[in-house]
Amino acid sequence: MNDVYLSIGTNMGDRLENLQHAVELLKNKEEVKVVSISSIYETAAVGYTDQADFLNIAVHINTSYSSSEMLKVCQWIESELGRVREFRWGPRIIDLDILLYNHENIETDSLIVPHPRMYERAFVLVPLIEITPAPVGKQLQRAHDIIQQMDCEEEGVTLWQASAGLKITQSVN
Ligand code: A4P
Ligand code: MG
Repeated sequence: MNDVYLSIGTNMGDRLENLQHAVELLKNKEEVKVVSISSIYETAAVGYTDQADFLNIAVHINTSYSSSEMLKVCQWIESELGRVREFRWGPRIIDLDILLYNHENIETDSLIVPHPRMYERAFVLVPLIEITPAPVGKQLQRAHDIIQQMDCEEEGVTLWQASAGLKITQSVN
């Protein structure tokens, strides 16, 4: 089993429903076991800032998927939710990024892990460290060290709904 952390973000439509739908699609995959889901954070847009606030979460999963298969599943969920790519860093119904895949460093044309911008982003790190209270390995330790130095309020990250808010029942197929 591979140990994987995902970041999920949304800033269009019914944001809570988008998160719930994405997590439900993940849970419905036999190859994926959802280990934990962070609280939901409301976050000011980073990159292209003239857009609505996001809701962001981090999700810890165990999966038998390879990293490239996992990327395809993330992209499949994005298209199931009707994501249309207009421009980079623009508004989106849903975005699923692979933050960490085991302790691997991956660099292919379509996948870079650890996610290349994760250590600069409070909207990624705050939910991630919430679900990794005792960091295992250098990559998570780095995330914990960086967040100590960040002023999360100044970075525009606030708790929106505590973790129990995103308990999603497994659908029976
Ligand atoms: N790709 C490479 N590595 C990865 C990875 N580790 N996980 C490739 C997922 N995808 C990865 O992504 C572009 C390409 O990245 C994919 O084809 C994939 O092969 P995309 O999702 O199509 O486009 P994007 O998300 O607009 O681009 P990018 O560069 O992934 O954006 P970011 O860096 O993820 O930023 N502000 C707040 N507050 N909250 C957010 O969630 N998100 C972004 C997106 C910007 N600002 C935000 C948020
Ligand atoms: Mg993305």
